[in-house]
Amino acid sequence: KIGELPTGWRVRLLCQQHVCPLPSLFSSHRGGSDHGMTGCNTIGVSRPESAGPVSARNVRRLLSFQRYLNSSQFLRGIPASDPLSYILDDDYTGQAKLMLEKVGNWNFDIFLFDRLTNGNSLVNLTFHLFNSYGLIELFQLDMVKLRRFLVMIQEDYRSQNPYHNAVHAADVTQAMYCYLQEPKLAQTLTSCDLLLGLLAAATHDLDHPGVNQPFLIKTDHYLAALYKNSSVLENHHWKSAVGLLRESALLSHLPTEDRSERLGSLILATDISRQNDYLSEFRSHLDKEDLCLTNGGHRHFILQMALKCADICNPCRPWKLCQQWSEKVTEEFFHQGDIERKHNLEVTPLCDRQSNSIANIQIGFMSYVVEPLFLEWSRFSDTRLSQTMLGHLSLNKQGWKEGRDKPDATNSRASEEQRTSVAKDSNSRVLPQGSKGS
Ligand SMILES: *[C@@H]1O[C@H](CO)[C@@H](O)[C@H](O)[C@H]1NC(C)=O
Ligand SMILES: *[C@@H]1O[C@H](CO)[C@@H](O)[C@H](O)[C@H]1NC(C)=O
Ligand SMILES: CC(=O)N[C@H]1CO[C@H](CO)[C@@H](O)[C@@H]1O
Ligand SMILES: [Zn+2]
Repeated sequence: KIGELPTGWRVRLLCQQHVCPLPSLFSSHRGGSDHGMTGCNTIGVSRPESAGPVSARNVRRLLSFQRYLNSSQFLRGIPASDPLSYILDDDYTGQAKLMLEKVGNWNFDIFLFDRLTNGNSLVNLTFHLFNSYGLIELFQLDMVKLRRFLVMIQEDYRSQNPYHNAVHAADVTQAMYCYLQEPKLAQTLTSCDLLLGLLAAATHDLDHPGVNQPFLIKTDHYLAALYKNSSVLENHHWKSAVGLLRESALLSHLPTEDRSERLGSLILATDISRQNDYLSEFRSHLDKEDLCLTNGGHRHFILQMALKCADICNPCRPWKLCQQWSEKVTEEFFHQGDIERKHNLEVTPLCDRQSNSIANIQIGFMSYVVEPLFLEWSRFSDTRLSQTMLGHLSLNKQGWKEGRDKPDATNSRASEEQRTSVAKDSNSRVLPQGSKGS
């Protein structure tokens, strides 16, 4: 009986672990690596690396070069074997390029961009931003290493997560770019700041298991033990990012300085449970008007706040985007709740599809988390973008409130909206139908 086993076991049972018997070639592990959460599609709970001779991750690493070749073929627009798909690819490529010309737009539709790039939004967008900021030349980055690094990052997001996948990372990176372009930041940030800001955005949820920290703690996941129950996920994202940076040797020719620490401190700032600490520090700076962006520490703090905003900016996007993200994040939450119910764990209220709804979750999230943060951000950066974001936030909240007690009404209104906008969109005819779920 599963219910009688200690919790750690219960969860391990949920996950069919198949560690393939492999030649000794793979048996050496990277020291201090905390990877090894692969090979489990359901909830991403797995044994520590030391528990088996070979982690699925190492196998994936081996495949990554092939992945890179595949992906760079696409990026270079080399014809695929099917001549028809080549013609279509060419068309998408043109449209993706057009979209990148407006990458600083707050209306940027990352879902569309991801379809047009055949699921490579994170690689493509981040590469474009590095390039357009001149970071490649400035830091003398090897383009092959850079592409390879970005492909590894994209692949280490789990595409089976409805929300915490590479498209979310691409979306956060795009939002981060919008904030980096705000006058106060654009005028003061150094190239190092830009590099770290974009890197942190692209990697901030790396290898996210699709469940939250309390779940990892109550199921005795080894990551919870490794990081002593504190910012468990964020520490894992950071360490994973540092691992990939090392593996790709992208920055190995640059002085080390405090790069890893700064990257970590940016990623750790996305821990929502610590939001109040960051928010009160921000508020106190704004009250005292003592932020001085020639000061490196202050610039770093602003980057932290910018990344925090970028991470939770979904409700500040136009309704159509906001709504799609809400559906995805709710699906991920409810999936966790289903696992909890199935295995007699306490069901997290946020994740309980029997007692919670997408509208309720969104209204709460907007009121208690998003609004307070963006109000302070708009005090700091009182620009048109900030006004636009607050405008959408308020409209979207209203939207959820109106549909809250009538889920059917919300759904039909939404699909009606989607249908008309698709019909109006002349590009929609050539969208790759049924391509990777965005
Ligand atoms: C590379 O592409 C080929 C053909 O599309 C596919 O069969 C193969 O599985 C891909 N390899 C990887 C590692 O993605
Ligand atoms: C983490 O939390 C669990 C459950 O509350 C507890 O049993 C465990 O001792 C904690 N671990 C650490 C390192 O604090
Ligand atoms: C920088 C980069 O890789 N850009 C590519 C993004 O995708 C478009 C369309 O697929 C290509 O044309 C670009 O070269
Ligand atoms: Zn995130």
